[in-house]
Amino acid sequence: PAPRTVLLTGAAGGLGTLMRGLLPAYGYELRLLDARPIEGEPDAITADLADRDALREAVRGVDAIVHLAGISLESTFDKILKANIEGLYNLYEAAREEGVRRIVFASSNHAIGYTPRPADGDPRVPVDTHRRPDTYYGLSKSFGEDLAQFYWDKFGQETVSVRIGSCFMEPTNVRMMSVWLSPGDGARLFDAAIRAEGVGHTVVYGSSDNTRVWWDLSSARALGYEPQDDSEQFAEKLLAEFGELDPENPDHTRMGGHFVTNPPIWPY
Ligand code: NAI
Ligand code: 15L
Repeated sequence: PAPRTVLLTGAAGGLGTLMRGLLPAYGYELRLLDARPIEGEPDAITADLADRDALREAVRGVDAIVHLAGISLESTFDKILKANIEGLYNLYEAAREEGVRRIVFASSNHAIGYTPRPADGDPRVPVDTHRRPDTYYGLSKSFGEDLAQFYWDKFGQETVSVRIGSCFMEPTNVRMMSVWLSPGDGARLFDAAIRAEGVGHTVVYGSSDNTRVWWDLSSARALGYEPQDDSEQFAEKLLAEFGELDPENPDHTRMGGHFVTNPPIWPY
């Protein structure tokens, strides 16, 4: 039977809020979880990824998990260890114990952030490129992809690791035109990642069909993802404001952009 009930972790966050709005149209019944309470969602589970009992209860009976919870920016190694590394392990253990077969893991482009930005005409970066995290945050996502592979090889636990670019309403700088994932395409991609059969552990890039895309989207398309959006609609405005990417500027020469040089810090 097609998956119906989905646990959405990190449901209070930016992406979680967008997906809470969009995924029900694909026929899913969402169970929500976050460390923070969610306004207007009295049934949401308020639990930290450190709470193994709460996770076990939260995953019980769902068909799939879309795992967005965690620290989404740079922080200290100790905080990242707790939320993104131990927290991820706790979630996978809960899923394994409760027999939830499919996890969609919100990895990040920052797992490969030190990779040089492809120049015009260079081939698109494949998913099997050597990982080069640009932050402790990116390092935790790199670990997450390894953990997902291990749980597939060892326990047959399936994951689609989505190396998300920038999923926001609009791109706000020139780099984001290459890595933008429109919210609508984000929902299409998560839906494909939940539904596709026989994924084992599959790594995909999460971006729209951007004219300036840096990444090879073929593994995402193989899941059935058909992106509909292109950031080029914002090019005129953004280029007038910022100009083209500067090959001398270290913020522009690596795919991770300013995470390489001056990452935004998680505020809590
Ligand atoms: P966000 O910071 O807005 O949301 C993350 C949510 O996780 C927050 O609501 C927070 O309360 C919750 N959380 C943090 N630690 C937790 C813990 N220990 N236990 C339970 N909940 C916890 O981040 P955003 O932008 O919504 O991103 C969601 C996920 O997608 C993150 O894993 C992020 O790394 C990943 N991602 C997002 C991108 C984007 O463009 N928004 C790009 C690449 C990756
Ligand atoms: C990420 O991994 C962050 O979670 C998100 O807030 C954005 O900064 C995104 O990468 C990006 O690269 O733009």
